[in-house]
Amino acid sequence: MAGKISEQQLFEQLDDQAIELPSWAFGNSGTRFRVFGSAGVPRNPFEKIEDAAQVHKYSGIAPTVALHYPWDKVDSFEELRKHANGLGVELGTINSNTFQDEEYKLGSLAHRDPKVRQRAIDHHFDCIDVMNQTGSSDLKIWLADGSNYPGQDDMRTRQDNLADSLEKIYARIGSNQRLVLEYKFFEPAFYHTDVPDWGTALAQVNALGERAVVCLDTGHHAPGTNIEFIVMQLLRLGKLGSFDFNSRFYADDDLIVGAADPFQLFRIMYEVIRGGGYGAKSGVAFMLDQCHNIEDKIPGQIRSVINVQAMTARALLVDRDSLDQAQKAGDVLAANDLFMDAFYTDVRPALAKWRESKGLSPDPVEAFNSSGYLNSIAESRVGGQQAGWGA
Ligand code: PSV
Ligand code: MN
Repeated sequence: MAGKISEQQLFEQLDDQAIELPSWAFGNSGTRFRVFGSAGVPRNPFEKIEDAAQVHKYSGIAPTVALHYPWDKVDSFEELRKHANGLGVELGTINSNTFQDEEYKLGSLAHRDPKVRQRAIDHHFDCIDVMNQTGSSDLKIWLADGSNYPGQDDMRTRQDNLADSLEKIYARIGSNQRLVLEYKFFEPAFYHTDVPDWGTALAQVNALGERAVVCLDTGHHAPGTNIEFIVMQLLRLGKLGSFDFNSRFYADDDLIVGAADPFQLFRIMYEVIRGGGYGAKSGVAFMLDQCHNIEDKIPGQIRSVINVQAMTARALLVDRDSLDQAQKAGDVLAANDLFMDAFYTDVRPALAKWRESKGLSPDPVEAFNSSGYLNSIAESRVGGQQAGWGA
């Protein structure tokens, strides 16, 4: 429990925040209608890391980069790791990919054909080999598995297949590594998805063991879902492993986190803090999972981490002692007022001060924009194939 905290205490708490960036946010992306390219987009994972390092350089809170495999396949992960370290960042979560091969048309780890399942399991073994070279501790699994039509496949058998496949992957991860299972209620499968919700993800990871946890992607819920309730419950059960942060208006929009509903982000961060999920030692990893289809990608990522930091700061300002008293007294309006008071606090001046105390610019987006980096990559990254969602 904590009362209203001082600026000094707020700053100390903010020092404990780290947000992981997705390598794929720096490549071209779009919709099934059009992918708009832009000058200077990375042509390989090394250049993606260079761009990610810019986000950390100006924000001070994004020290790691998640990779997607095989999109980020390189000849030497040792080299990629050195490259990252030289730029002041580290390699983080390895995201597996069983959603783009012909063989996975009807699924991967839950497929009815044992040969396809084995192929998908082997892919995860490859991911674990990569983790051992990159020093990554989390293997994140999101599956496109599911069906489009009622009766198309047997949901129960697929669930059993999935459990069996996950068990084999779990048996392979190291004692300092985790298996993180991400759920999504639909898409690309439109009728049923094999890991549609937190309940299914939880049941599957519970069957595996302690080092299997759940990833909550904020874009993967039906409209109106009380996401902070799920955060509370997974933390309560010790099974919240990580976040994929982004914003949605309609479906899995992958927009800038905090852009669509900053209040929801505040409520989520409040439950994170309340439930012991905040800080380096908590075991909860905070990642972005976003695409920047029409805006500049690097400032888009800087804006994103700042949005998370801002709603974290507001959530840290909730006077929890007074809130607890109001709740116990059944004072509905006072409790709600205390909560909203923190949400309505403008933390921008405090965050600017926090940045200055770290030798950073008070306005990271402006500092980045005036650094000339975008022009320099537009001029130097000529030729080759720009990275896109999928490579
Ligand atoms: C699926 O929609 C997802 O959220 C998973 O995390 C994938 O790995 C990622 O998007 C790809 O962008
Ligand atoms: Mn995700």
